[in-house]
Amino acid sequence: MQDTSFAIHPGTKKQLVGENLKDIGAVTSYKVNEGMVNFKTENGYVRILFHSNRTVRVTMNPKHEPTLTTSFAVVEERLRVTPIVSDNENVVQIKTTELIVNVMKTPFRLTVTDSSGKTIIQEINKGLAFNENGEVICFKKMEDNDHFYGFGEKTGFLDKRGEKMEMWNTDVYAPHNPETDALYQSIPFFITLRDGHAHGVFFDNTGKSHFDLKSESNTYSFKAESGQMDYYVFTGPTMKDVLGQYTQLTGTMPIPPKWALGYHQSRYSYETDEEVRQLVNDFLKKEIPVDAIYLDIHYMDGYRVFTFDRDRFPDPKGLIEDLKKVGMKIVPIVDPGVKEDPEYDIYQEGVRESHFCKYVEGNIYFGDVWPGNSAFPDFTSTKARKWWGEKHKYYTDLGIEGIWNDMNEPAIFNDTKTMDVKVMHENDGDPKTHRQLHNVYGFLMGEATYEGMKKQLNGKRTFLLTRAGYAGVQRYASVWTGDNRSFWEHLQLALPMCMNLGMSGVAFCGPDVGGFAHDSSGELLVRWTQFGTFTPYFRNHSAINTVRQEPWSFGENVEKLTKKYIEQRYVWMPHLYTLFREANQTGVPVMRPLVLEYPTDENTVNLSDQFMIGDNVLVAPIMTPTTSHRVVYFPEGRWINYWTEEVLVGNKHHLVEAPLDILPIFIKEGSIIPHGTVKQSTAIPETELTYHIYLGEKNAASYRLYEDDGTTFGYENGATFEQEITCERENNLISISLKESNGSYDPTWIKETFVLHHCEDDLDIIINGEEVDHSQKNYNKLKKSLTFTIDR
Ligand code: MIG
Repeated sequence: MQDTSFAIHPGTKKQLVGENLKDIGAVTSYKVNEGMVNFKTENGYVRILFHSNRTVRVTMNPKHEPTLTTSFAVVEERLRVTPIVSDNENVVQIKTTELIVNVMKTPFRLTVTDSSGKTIIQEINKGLAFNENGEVICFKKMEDNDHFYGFGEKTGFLDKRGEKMEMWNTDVYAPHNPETDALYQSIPFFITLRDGHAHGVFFDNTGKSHFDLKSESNTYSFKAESGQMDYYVFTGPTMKDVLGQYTQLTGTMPIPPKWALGYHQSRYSYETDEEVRQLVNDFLKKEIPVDAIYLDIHYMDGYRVFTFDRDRFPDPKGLIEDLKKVGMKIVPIVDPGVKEDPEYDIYQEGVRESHFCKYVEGNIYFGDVWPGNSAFPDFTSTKARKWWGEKHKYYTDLGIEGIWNDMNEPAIFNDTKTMDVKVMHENDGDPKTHRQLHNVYGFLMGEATYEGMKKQLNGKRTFLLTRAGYAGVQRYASVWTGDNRSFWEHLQLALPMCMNLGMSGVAFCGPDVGGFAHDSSGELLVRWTQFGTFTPYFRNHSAINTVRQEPWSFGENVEKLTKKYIEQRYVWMPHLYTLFREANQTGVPVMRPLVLEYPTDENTVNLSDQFMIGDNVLVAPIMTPTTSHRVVYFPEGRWINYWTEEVLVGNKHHLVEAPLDILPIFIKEGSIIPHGTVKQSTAIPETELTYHIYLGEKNAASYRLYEDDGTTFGYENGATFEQEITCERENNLISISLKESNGSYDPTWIKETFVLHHCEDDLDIIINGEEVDHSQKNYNKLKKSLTFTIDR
């Protein structure tokens, strides 16, 4: 009766904020030990330590000294920081060069300030507390002008101020709407923006947790149902710094194989060898670029993972080989549930070698999923992860290089939607219940899969797509946002969701393009594909029993327009790849909310319907039907319409035109953007690189291009190529200089083209000191652009 008025029956249990909470109380004593300060308070224990000069960790346990157990998320070693501790009766001060922690003693209240004295976090009326059910909570002051970003995969707008959020990995088939809270991913991390400065908090708890930025106007809180209070404060001071500090702690994304950045085509399911071959032929015949085809659950023999159904796919190896010849990869789905079938080797081995999740009494936990009654690997055990990883040899032997992990929340067909929380995970000898470790199950499946594939592939990069995850998931996988629907509202929803995933360390993410459930339409597919061109992960996927959603499914015009934008993905590849490298190095995402680049511009703080690619490209998709115009906000500076070359002055809203064939894209004046060429797939080497130079009224622009072989880990050992291009203007003279770094990778293109936008036809051009001959220059009067090409 939850969808009738009964749901709001006045007799339902009341839930008061802070009910039955016990404050941690006054400090009774403290000790300094190896750079840590251990407080004993009236009602518990608090330990403060510095992970680095800029990152402080606070742990609280009501019963005993907090344990510093190994975290699943944290990979960075703690630096030896020796803070200076001083005491002035009421306050204990703990100080490093970058931050100051003041602990008021009666009662225990904590304030963190940066070295300039600016307050980062502050506890006033309430601080650390707990209750007898084992809940731990902490409260912090919320300033009037605080804005909040991150929190992983959430519905709603960009700024999470005024929201309450729950972290509990959940398979939500329907609906995804503003009141849908817990989804597949739990990333208990956020960034606070306050007056243009930023700090971050990571609450490292793998059980169910809650964030409340709503109940009180000047206080926010976060709490967990189990485990101890354990959080890190990152001091910024910019949002990019916070992302750097957080991804240093939890790891950055490896550079994906280039094929993973191409266009991907999926369907639940392409069911047979012939169907896949037909699909591939359609792409080839229609010359629509594509890099990967997905095999959903129908490829398996009775949904047994690590098998192929030999009636539907008589020769998987041959199929994969043939696809590889035309530059395409196969990505099969792998779920965690292993069919209970004593004659099935994976099940047999899992039972005999004790890899499955069990109750404390020793009996295996079984849950109902696709294959029927199934057992679930206990990924908290290193031994089980290794076993699972090695099983992927089955796929790599067939020539497979990428895996798709689904249902790994874990999703189970029962009322709770997941595993019995009483299951006792082995956790390498430190057993904990599923209630305590739920949110890390999918993450650890990702670790097992990624590491296993990486090992089998012998130096080649692998690609993993995952539905569930936890903080740090970026080390192993790309994330798609699960079962959305073919609604315009879900296209709208995807923007802030992906931007906040990016602000949570997950740079490589995207929604199902076209919508998964429900029937898509041609118009929706065009608009969604336009958006997909710029989502870090770009896959068209749709559900069983819905209308077909391949680019040609809605007639010629839709085919032409989706093709145009899939091609654009390949044109923009050199720039996107450079941005993936940046994310790999700094944790700053590829797809960015405007607020990340313009944090002091009030118009950007909750701007949820447009985004940036890197720091100088603005994208404003159309997300409503029969719409040919929209309002776009432009931050300071001058912006150039990518299609029309029209100049738009910033700090202002403009009405822009966008008929069905147009995705509004704008380039900031003073930028250089590299372009590649249209090709059938990334398997075809780039032959020509084009630098588009938008000087406008600026006198200089520069860009640093990144490239490598796109397939191996050579980039970790210097097999890289970087080219710094600068362009300067003095009256009628344009000087371009190209400088290559000394990485050992030699790129494939043999020509470099330069397009000077918005310029006169009588310019003198010097490139690396040599004058470009008049005959080499090509002037387009209509576009007012000057083009010339040199050999590389
Ligand atoms: O609940 O494998 O989110 O992408 O096609 C259905 C079938 C299970 C859910 C995934 C979806 C996938 C589907 N899976």
